Amino acid sequence: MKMTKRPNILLTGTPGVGKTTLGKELAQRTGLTYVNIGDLAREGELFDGYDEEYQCPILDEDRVVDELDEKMVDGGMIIDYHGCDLFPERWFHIVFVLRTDNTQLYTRLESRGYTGKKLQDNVQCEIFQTILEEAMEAYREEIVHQLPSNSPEDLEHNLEQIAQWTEQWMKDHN
Ligand code: DAT
Repeated sequence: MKMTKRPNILLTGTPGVGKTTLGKELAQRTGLTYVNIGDLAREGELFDGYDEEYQCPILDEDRVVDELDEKMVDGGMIIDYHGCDLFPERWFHIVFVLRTDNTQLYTRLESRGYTGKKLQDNVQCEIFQTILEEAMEAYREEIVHQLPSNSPEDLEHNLEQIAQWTEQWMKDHN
């Protein structure tokens, strides 16, 4: 039996830029499977130690990769994480780095309950384009795309674009 080939999509960017919102809706629209790496790690307790400075558990990257590899080889996955250089390059057919204006990101993270250093560091991460640079180093530049994520209109446009890209990819590969 031959399976329909489906692409793997990485949604990355600073916390608060809208990866989860986009990823879940995209999964509904395309039928691809959405995976939030934070949730996956919590469910499987895929942690290795605790970061005292940021007061959060440290991801066990090797176990996360092992846990997902089989599914990624099959294809049709949407992965959501605020980092991107822990995954094997071969996993992804396209990488989207979501971007949000600093003031708006600040407001979003504040209403998420972030304060002090955690809030400052995350907004700075966006200002310095840290995740974009990480993505450019970890993946071929041709597959890395920035997406503005400031408004409901941006969200709709991004959904539209990625759904279209997915459809075309499947036509080309099946
Ligand atoms: P992430 O998964 O990147 O941490 P999220 O999807 O949880 O981000 O979104 C953070 C907050 O921002 C949440 O309250 C929803 C809102 N949001 C997401 N995308 C948006 C957009 N395009 N326009 C306005 N608000 C958005």
